[in-house]
This record gives sequence, structure tokens and C-alpha cells, in this order.
Amino acid sequence: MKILKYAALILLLTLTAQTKTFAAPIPLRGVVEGFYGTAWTFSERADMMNFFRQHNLNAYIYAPKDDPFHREKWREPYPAEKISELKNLVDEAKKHGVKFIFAVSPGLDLNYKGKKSEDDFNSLMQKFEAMYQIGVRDFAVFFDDLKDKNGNHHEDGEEHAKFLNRVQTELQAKHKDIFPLITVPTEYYRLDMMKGNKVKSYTENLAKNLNKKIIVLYTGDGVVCDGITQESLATVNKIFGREIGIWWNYPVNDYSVTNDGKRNAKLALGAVEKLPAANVQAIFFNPMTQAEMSKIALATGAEYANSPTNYDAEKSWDKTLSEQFGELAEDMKIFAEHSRHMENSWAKVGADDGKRFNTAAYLVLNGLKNNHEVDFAPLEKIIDEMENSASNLLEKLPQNILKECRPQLEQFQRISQADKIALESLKSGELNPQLKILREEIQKNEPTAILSEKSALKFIDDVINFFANKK
Ligand code: 14T
Repeated sequence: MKILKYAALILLLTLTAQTKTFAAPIPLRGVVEGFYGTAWTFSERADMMNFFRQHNLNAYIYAPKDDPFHREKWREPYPAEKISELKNLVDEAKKHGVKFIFAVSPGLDLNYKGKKSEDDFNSLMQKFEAMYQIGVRDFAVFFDDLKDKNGNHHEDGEEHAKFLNRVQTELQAKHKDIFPLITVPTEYYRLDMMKGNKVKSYTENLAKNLNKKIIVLYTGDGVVCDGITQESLATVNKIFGREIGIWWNYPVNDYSVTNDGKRNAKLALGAVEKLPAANVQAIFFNPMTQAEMSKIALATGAEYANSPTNYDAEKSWDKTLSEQFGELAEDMKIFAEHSRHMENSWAKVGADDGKRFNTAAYLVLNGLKNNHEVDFAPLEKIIDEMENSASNLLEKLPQNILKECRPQLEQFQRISQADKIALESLKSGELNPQLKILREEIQKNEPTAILSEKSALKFIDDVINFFANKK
């Protein structure tokens, strides 16, 4: 009896100790299908609902930029067959305990004044009503990306607020079982909401007039940015007089556009990172058009959202890779290590690519430049592993995954092979002419596949330059 009592006591103590370290999940957590370019298919979306439940994500926002009925033709009702596809999806979401949030982006040509504004308001309500009829209880109105070529917009924050308030009020008057409206303002990142220390007039007027129940999402200090700090969050919370939610632009890759205009050339295969540990009421991750490949980042995002204070990006990444790739996890990690960082003139997110590679490559190149004795073995081992992983993955990954990453894997293989020849050139002291041919081949494939720009890919050019400078 006594032993039992002690056992019960110890159990109780460990349980309370554990619950203490478990942070509260972010209440609203999930995915916003909000990217440009090829939208997910209905079967990909249905599969995602199951994935969301497995990872304890509870919300999905339907907002594909390339669905004409979401944006350009927002006034027009969905044709019957689309409604039936959407209904299946709404049912699927319900089955998996996921909120299906239906979004419209009417900002391109919405009227705010006069008779036309009445018609527009009614069109939106009808659009929402049709979705209510198939079971949707959550709605969103987005006003993002309304800037012209010069980066200016002509939106009026007060008009947006009044419009949104009216949608919120009339929806809830009509139906008692509707959840608060979600919005994304036209100025949706912190640096765009302010000029120096002053809040810009659009944001000020929107914040001042917006119904306190309406949930506002922002993307951080920039559109695609290197983390969100508590300070950024606090500033925006203060501006809007409410706890703001996050629209997180990772792993989205629609802005990875190559010279010939193809999107999605680089895959974002890292973990989400640098997100705040507290004071967030909602987070939505914007994924890639490549649904399967998005699951790496999304699974880590789910872990973050379920326990923000305990989240460890690298640990979560390792765990996710082994859960999703089993026997191939190690190979996948070697590939994904070279495809996590996303950067261009206005975007920067994700851990650096090829950190181990760069450390080893630096020791070799720097050693040679300074005429030190150089140990080539560590870099050689890394390159051999890369080559092995690439061919293993190309051979053994299941078709549904391969079809989303074959160009990038083949590119990874080419880069590894070129790295190998580059390293051999360094060892022998003579540039193998083969290297430049391989480099051109890689270049030729860049419109469809980019990775490791500042690591394994850069090494090829570093070696070519090394020999050029030696002469
Ligand atoms: F709504 C916003 F929070 C948002 O992020 N909007 C878009 C989004 O649809 C897109 O997927 C994302 C990543 O490209 O960024 C926003 O779109 C932009 C933003 C830009 F500053 C597209 C091009 C830009 F130059």
C-alpha cells in the first residue's frame, strides 16, 4: 500500500514538472495556401488535412493567388464543380479537426464608395454565403500585394477597416456560429507600416478603426525575413491594439524566380527558426507549390506552434527528417543541408546552406593560398557523401516525392561531381579542364534547379578562380 502511495506521488510530481515545461500551443496554428504560381491540387490538399491532424495543426487558409475566383474574379461565384471539390475538402478538414478558413482577396478593384460599393459588398457576402452552405465557418479578407511598380499603394486604411467591420458584423448577424474574421492589411510587414518611428497613415487609420475582434496577420519586419523578435511583435501589437498573428513566409518559394521566369527553382527544406517564444495568437506557414517537399518545414513549424518556448530548430529538423524519410533520412539531410536558405534582394530566411562544407572548404582553400600544409580528407569525405546521397535518393525515393525534387537532386549530383573534380584539381595542382564544362552544364540547369549558391556551388567557382589567380 505504502509503495503504491509513493509511486502515485512520484507520478504526480513528474507529471506536474513536465506540464510546467510544456508551453501552451499557439491557439490558431496551421498553413495558409497563399503563394503565387501553381496551386495545390485538391488531392494534395486532402492529404494535407491528414498531415495537419498528425502534427496537431488546427487551421488551413484557402487563399491560392492563382485561383482566379480568389483574386482577379473574386466577385464571380464558383462554378458548381469547384463548389463540390471545395465541399469535399471542407468535409475532409472537418474530419481531421482542421478549421477550413476561406479567404477572398478583393483589393485589386474593390469599390468603397457609392452604389458600386453596395454591389461589391453584396458580391462578397454571396461568395461567403455559398461557402457557408458547404460548411465553412471561418472567413478571411486579404488586402496584400496591392502595390504598383514603384512600390506605392493608394489604399485607405479607414476604408479597409470599415469594409472589414461591416463584413464581420453582417456575417455574425446572419449566422451565430461564425468565427472572427481574419485579415492581412496592405501594409503587412513592420517596416512597411512605419516611416522611421512614425506609423504611416494607412496603418494608423486601419488600426484605429478596425473591430477589435478581427484577427490581423503580419509577416515580420519584412515580407520574407530572418526571424521575428519580441520587439517587432510588441511594436505591431501596440500599433494594432491587439495580439497580432503571424503569416510566416517559409517554406514558400514562389519568389525563387529564374531568368526565364520560372518559379520555385530552389526548395526550402530547412526547419522554421527564429520565431518568437511568446505572445502570438495565430501562426500560418505559407508553403511551396511542392506540397510533399513542404512537409519538412511544416512539420517543424507544427512543433514550434505546439510548444514555442521549447522549440529547438535543429533538433526538430533531425526528428522530422527521420520521421518522414526513415532509412533515407541521412541522405535527405545531406541534400537538404544545401537547400534551406532563401535569399534575394528583398528576402532572407532559413539557416545557411552547407555549413559543414564551407568550414572544410575554407580550410583547404585558405591553406593553399597561404602555402600551408593542407589536409584534403575532411572535404573529400563530405563531397563523397554528397555524391552518394544524391544517387541513393534518385534511386530510392518514392515517386510522389521524386516528382517534386528530381531537378534539384540531379543538380545536386552535378554539383557534387564538379566539387569532386575541383578538389582533385586542387590536390594535383592543375585545373582539370572538365570542370568548366561541368560548370556550364550546371548553369544550363539553373532555371529549374538552384541550391547551395554560397557553398557547394560556389566552391566550383572558387576553385576556377583560384587557378586563374595563380597564373
Ligand atoms: F499576404 C502577405 F502576407 C504575403 O506574404 N503576400 C505575398 C504572398 O502571397 C507570397 O507568397 C509571399 C512570398 O513571395 O509574399 C507576398 O508576395 C510578394 C511580396 C513582395 F514583396 C510578392 C512579391 C514581392 F515583391
